Amino acid sequence: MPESRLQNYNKNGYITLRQVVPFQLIRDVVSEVDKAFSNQLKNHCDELPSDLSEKIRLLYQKDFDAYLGTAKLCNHLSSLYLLGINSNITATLQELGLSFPTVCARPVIWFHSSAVASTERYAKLPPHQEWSNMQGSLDGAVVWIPLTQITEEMGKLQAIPGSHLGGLLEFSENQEADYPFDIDEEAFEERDFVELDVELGDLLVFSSFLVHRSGHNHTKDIRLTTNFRFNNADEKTFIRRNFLNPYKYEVAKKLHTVSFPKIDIIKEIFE
Ligand SMILES: O=C(O)CCC(=O)C(=O)O
Repeated sequence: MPESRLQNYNKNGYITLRQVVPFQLIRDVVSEVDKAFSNQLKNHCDELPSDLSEKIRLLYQKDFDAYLGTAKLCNHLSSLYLLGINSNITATLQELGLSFPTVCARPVIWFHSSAVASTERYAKLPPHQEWSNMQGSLDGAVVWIPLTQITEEMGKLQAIPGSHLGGLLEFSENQEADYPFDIDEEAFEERDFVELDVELGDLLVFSSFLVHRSGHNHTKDIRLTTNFRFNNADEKTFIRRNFLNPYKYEVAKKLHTVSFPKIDIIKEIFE
């Protein structure tokens, strides 16, 4: 990586690498998202719309639990892991100083649109710093990749350049806030936000301390993006804090579907 890029990252807290994500990897994710929504929607419609945004909106309207299950499943697509966890990304993170990049949490696909938002944050995330969620190495970073072209009308990601240098900011005291790590409005100036121009095929890396938020999606299309969070297991405070990871991943304490499965349906699978 040219020295100037590293300097820019250190100064601004983010860097956009242009046209480095293979389109096929993005297409594979979008196609698996489409397949997952279609598989659920088939339970509700005889004929499926061809447009993915319409499929997502329709499932949300027809069966919220199925929508939620599908949106969650999308965070576990094999294609998504192949997109975010590969040697190019690891090498980029190493060049940015994360000498031992480790995965902080499972990837997330966001479906930002007020048409599929049960609360405000599912339409757009308020100003926050990812470190509040990650609580890991001080040089932790987020890799943010658009899965569709994000136009101005769809609301580009917004960030405050250099805000990572201000460390962890105060949270909003609003107990009603939809997002637990919403930053106190007094801690930043509205005018300091800039829109980040990240095209399909680009890769944005930003410091976990960068103040950022979603733009507003004014279109009927779903704003599809994904992000991957990394910690540096060489960073001394992370080592000292025993590689703390606040994300919870628990085994089930009971069966979710009572009296399921019966033997005949298992036989159907294998016979
Ligand atoms: O993609 C966006 O609009 C915001 C994503 C984000 O801020 C996050 O996942 O923390």
